[in-house]
Amino acid sequence: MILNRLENSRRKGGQRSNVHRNQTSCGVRGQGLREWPNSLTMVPCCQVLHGKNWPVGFPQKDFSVPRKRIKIKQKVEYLSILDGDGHVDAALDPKLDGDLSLHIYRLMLSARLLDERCIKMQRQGRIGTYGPCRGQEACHCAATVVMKPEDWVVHAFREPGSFYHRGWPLETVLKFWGGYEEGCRPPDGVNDTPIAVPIASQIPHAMGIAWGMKLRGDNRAVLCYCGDGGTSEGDFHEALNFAGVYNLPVVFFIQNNQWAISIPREAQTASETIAQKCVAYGFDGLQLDGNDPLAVYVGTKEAVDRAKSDGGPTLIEAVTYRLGVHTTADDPTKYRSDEEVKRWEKLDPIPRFQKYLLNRKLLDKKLVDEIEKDVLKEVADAVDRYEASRDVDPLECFPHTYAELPDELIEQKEEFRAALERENVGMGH
Ligand SMILES: Cc1ncc(C[n+]2csc(CCOP(=O)(O)OP(=O)(O)O)c2C)c(N)n1
Ligand SMILES: [Mg+2]
Repeated sequence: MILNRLENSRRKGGQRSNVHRNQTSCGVRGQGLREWPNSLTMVPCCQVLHGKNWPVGFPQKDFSVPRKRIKIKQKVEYLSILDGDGHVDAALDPKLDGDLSLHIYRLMLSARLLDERCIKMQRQGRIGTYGPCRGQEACHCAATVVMKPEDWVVHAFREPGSFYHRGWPLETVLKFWGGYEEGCRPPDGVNDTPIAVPIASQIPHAMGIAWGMKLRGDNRAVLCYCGDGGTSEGDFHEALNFAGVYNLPVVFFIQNNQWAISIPREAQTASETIAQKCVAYGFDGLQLDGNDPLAVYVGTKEAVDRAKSDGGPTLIEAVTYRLGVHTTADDPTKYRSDEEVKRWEKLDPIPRFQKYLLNRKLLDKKLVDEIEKDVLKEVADAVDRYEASRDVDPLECFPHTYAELPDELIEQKEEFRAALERENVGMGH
């Protein structure tokens, strides 16, 4: 339309002689062409649309408008307490009591040993695809322990130690990866959501739970896990936006393990840190060493305490590394170098924390061996219980999502039942 008018004005004798250099022209409904200086591109529409002669009150003299750096009130900090060799910054050391320190150590070891066992079981066809957490144990183990039973933990899919701490039997976690519906069911009274493989789908749920808590006036908080790749999903941004606007008691905990399958962190976002994305949503962020259980604990505790005192959400970016495969269906040698993996192996959270606990004399060599033996037995017992309970009715895959089955699922169920009968497969086979 603007171009047409320009064209018409040219045809009418039409040089744009009255349009000076460095000026632009603009057509406005019913008013033909107007000219205004480049410096004023935003004109109150009401003036032109109401047919007043623009520019009304347009200053004749030069004037200046502010151009300044906007001060952002949100904070984005970095936190690390243990160095790569397990030495502690004494000023930052939270000096957790012995029981809690050993509990975190034991959880990390449980996650690691369960992981190792699951990979073997997948290779033997005893469970389905498995997503290991090797290298990332400090993130979820040291964060989840901050949460009280009345709080909620909203999971992604690389947090086996978190389930363990919250009271899920280990065989339930195995059932998830074995493809059994019961693997999605939290034990009664446990305020957790199950493993969520659809990336970032759990984040709006976490925000919604926190919103409910706020409306009820509960003094509770939500901890929500997500990966670096998940931060590119719309769900992430929508949930953070709501959480900021309603000042909700939720901590978004991003496990930045440097990869989203084969997409490296640099290709995921142009932001220098993931933590700084909090600024857009109006709350604070913290980047921390995700291979340092002390930093994870302290950062999460501060965020949860703030959430519970109406201080609103926090975005935590835990910088870590997935030492293993993305899942058992992946071959990471196709997209990353051995050198990179070796560099991160030196920052493995378990030996680092072990060294710290040995220095604090909370651990000794004998206890290290005892804990390992104990955990191995727990994992083996869980595997036995899982395998003993595998004879379930295949039709059990139907009743878990809807309170009442919709017609098309009833149809599918009957079709499946008929197929099982034809094949002579059923309960206990
Ligand atoms: C909505 C959705 N899109 C794609 C996938 C396939 N997928 C599974 S894991 C994954 C990468 C996730 O990366 P990240 O969030 O960094 O978590 P990580 O696997 O590194 O723990 C993708 C794309 C999925 N599960 N869900
Ligand atoms: Mg990732």
